[in-house]
Amino acid sequence: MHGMTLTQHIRAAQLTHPGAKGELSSLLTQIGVAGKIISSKVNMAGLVDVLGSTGVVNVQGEVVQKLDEVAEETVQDIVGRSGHVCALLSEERKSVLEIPAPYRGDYIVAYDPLDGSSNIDANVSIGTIFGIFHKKSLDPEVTRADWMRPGREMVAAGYILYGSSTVFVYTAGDGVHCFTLDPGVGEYILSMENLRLDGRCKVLSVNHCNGPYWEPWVHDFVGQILARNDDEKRRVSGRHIGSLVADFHRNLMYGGVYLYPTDSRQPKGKLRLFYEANPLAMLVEEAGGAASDGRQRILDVMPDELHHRTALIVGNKTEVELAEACVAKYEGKGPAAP
Ligand code: AHM
Ligand code: MG
Repeated sequence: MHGMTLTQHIRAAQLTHPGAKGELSSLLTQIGVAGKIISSKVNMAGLVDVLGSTGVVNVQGEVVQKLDEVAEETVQDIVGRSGHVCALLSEERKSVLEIPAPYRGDYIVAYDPLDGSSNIDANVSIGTIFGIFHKKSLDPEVTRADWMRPGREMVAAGYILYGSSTVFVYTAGDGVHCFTLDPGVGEYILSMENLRLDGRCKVLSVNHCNGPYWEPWVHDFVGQILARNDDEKRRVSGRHIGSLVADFHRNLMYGGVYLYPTDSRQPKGKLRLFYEANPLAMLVEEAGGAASDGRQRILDVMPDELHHRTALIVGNKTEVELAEACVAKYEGKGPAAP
């Protein structure tokens, strides 16, 4: 028998929610379509003129790669015209993009169209990350209150990873499910259902070269993880791609913790709450893990701007809690870290 398709899976989940109109299901499917288009462009990157930079610097102060632009346009075209969204929040756009009639729907999608774009030219895994809110106000316009909300109010989140194969991973609050794109038929087929992250932490992912800029708690935390390795056994290994979405996916598969703390160069953190931290936080919690900024749960962080940046520690619960204990120790607030 052939495996279950993404559309079938989403539809089956929808049937467990009496009263659901199928809008969210259809939106998730359209995000999958955008992912297929981006995937095919990524695969062709060396053959057509999409490698390299556009020469433009975006709202984040980062150089826009040509594929960043392709991915942004694809999400706008496919998801923006799906008929299910009233606003798009993108890492690549300065402001909220309101969707006009007749395409307007009830959802708001926040996304990083192509995470890890500094890796594009080296053929390293990159991905699209998304989080979905239901419009809050009854106001016909999209108001600030509709999107300036903590991540715990998201109804679904996920990513499409363009790696050795293309995978679509999502949660709509009923577990985390992974689908692999079969390029021969152009369908995502279920490869793993109800992913769990409650085993042992085997991987530490951090950019060690930021060490000189770290706060003391980070050295303490990393030191405690490294101290698990002794003459007898290497229990933890270091893996850091520099594509958050790929680092996250690997850690979800094997068990691990990823961190990008605030540091003296980036006192507010590097990663963005809406497009990176929140969606991965929803996924990891659904899988039994945790995500924190060191002081609070990522999903409880109240944003103060569209491009709100945050520290992120995400992965196995025990390790995220250890990081929080290290932060508290150096702030003199809580008990000493074990
Ligand atoms: P991007 O969205 O522009 O790609 O930036 C986010 C990326 C993450 O994917 C990655 O983990 C991090 O930035 C790497 O940053 P650094 O090169 O400072 O280690
Ligand atoms: Mg990113």
